Amino acid sequence: MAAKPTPADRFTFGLWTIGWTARDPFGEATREPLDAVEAVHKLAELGAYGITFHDDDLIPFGAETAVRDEQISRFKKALDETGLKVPMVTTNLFTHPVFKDGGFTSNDRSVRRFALRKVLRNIDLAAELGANTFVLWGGREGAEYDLAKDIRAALERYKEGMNLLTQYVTDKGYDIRFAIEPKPNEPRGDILLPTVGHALAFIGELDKPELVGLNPEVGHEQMAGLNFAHGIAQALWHGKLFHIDLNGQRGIKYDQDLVFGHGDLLNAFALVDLLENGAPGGGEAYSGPRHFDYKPSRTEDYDGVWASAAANMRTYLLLKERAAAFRADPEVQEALAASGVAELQKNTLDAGETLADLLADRGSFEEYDVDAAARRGFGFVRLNQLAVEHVLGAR
Ligand code: 3MF
Ligand code: MG
Ligand code: MG
Repeated sequence: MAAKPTPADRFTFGLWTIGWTARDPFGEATREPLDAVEAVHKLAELGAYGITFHDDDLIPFGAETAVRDEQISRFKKALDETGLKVPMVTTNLFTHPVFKDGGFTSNDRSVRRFALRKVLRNIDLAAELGANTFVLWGGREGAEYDLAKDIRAALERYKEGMNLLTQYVTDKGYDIRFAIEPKPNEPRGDILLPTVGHALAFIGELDKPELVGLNPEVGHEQMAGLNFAHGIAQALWHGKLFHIDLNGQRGIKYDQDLVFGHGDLLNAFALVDLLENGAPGGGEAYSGPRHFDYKPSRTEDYDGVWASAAANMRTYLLLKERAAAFRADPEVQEALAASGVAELQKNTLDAGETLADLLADRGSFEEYDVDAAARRGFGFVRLNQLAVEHVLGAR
């Protein structure tokens, strides 16, 4: 049985997740709004480490300064009372109608300037609360109609916006890095920087790429039919996994935001194993917050909301336990060796061996027994079955 979550597990939740009142495109809210102070207390009781938010989750859009200050001070008081942290902050550039064609990439230049101001103001708040990561999900940065958006110009404006943000934190001396959150579609028909790969390539074009990384979300990659654990492995390989959004998704459809593990459970197992045990010499490969970006289903009342919040953490901890058991199982170790998993870590050429040496090595080509090598079975199915049995608790 998994241990109860504690702050040492670094579980964090978006205020907008447990606070979602469950309004969807076809129906009204099914829950009353949740006060941010109550959210902080409840998450702390459940054993979370922190809470994250969009500016508008905490402070209503366009609120007077006095209202804004009062709301921030109530929130800070709750943080002090509970010890809950705010490791990440983000900006809402998608709900208000002014952002209907995007924030940083709206065709309307005045909207772009307004969006930048909204983000800059929120970066000051992030710094005040001690957040080190600032997430940017550009849900409205996109289009429905191919001829309505000059995509190359939009990417230039996205880049201009990102360069201004990295300049700002540098000038201010803030210890803040940015994490771009890719998503293929919804709410726009097509969103810019739709996948981990697109975002990585974009980051390489920026003025201060070292200050910009990724916040990949399980469901977003899976909406594009992609393998999330692979995407995370590549993000880690580039040194760009700055943050992560954990949830569940069942296939290529609308963004479901289910509880972590309630979608592709085996891929969630591989993901937890990667995060917890995947460092080159073994051990934790990612040390940032384990952030849940899910939606408590519309069918749930507040008891169900808190049960679902606890479910995210419990599923993660159970998978972590299962991954440890998988790694410790001698039969798994033997199966991994038979499958050549560790052999892939060996360089293809020997140390000091040159291209000329390779070309002169008859054993690697002229005298290579291609048929014998082709007959090799890799045993991947056996290995996967062992993983399934560990996930099922059968081993
Ligand atoms: C939408 C999302 C967003 C982002 C959030 C980030 C509203 O599908 O995942 O949640 O995660 O804006 O910071
Ligand atoms: Mg999402
Ligand atoms: Mg998200």
